[in-house]
Amino acid sequence: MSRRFVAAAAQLGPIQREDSRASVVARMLALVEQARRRDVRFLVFPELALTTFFPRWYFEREEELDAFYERAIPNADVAPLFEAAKAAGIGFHLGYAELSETGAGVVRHNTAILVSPDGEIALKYRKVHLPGHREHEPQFPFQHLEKRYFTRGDLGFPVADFLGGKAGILICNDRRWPEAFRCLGLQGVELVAIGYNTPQHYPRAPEHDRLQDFHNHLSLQAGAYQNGTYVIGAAKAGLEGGCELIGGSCVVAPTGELLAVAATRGDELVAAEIDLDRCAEIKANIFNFKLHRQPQEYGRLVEGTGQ
Ligand code: ING
Repeated sequence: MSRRFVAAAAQLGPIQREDSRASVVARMLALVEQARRRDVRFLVFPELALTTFFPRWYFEREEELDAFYERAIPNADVAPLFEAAKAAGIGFHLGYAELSETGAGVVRHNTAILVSPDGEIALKYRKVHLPGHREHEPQFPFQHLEKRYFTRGDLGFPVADFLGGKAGILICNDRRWPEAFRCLGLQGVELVAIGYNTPQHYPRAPEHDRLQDFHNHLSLQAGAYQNGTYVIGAAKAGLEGGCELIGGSCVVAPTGELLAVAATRGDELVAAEIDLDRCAEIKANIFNFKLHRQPQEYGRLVEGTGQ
């Protein structure tokens, strides 16, 4: 069976704090329709795709914070998206803020799922690398309170059978950590979906603002090449809540080549034909793990966090 199909990032432009989920889903439906017309089989929406990137603000009251989370997925707000994708035979990735009521109380995760063309959830992942800080830092122009608003993911780095291949998920900051990509690579991953919300301005190192777009593609391309996998990166982009977010959504080949890149920082479909069989060019040769990896020499990688 051919494993060639069109895959795409569904980049979203800014979502403002007052934008309803219904207004966002309407924009997502327009991208699903564009994808359908271009025979897309797999569509990647960004991290936390249903709301503004709320970790940029400090919330005192939990009720205010909890308004940004989903208590169940699918739900009434996203049902039109699930229905339209299923009707179009499109599998998709969706990032959202997940709130779970457990015996031990409320747990909040930065979560993403893969939904197969028949509408079933094929994979769920909870973000492991939570960047930013835990306490309010009012001296900065905006916050990055993921360490405060989310618990570290507890599902590991899973890979599932999906669209005839093996698929995995990373979320935003995860993409900067080669260990995360390698955990997927060691499971034979051929397709990694990565949503991200990345500010252009990094208050602790403003001299790197000019490098945010470069570091984004550097991370995605390295992860693809070093693990012989396709990578689809989907940005939430543009001026959102007074904070400029990078775009650069893209489809990356297992060779590390950029097959398609976003041209705007708005809602944009970034599509390319992929062929999962091409992963073998890398996996059977330069990154043939069985032949070349030396795990007995890598103990330091899991001895501690490092300085
Ligand atoms: N965002 C950012 C990311 O890793 C960040 C955090 C911002 C890192 C700016 C470096 C510079 O792309 C999320 N949501 O992880």
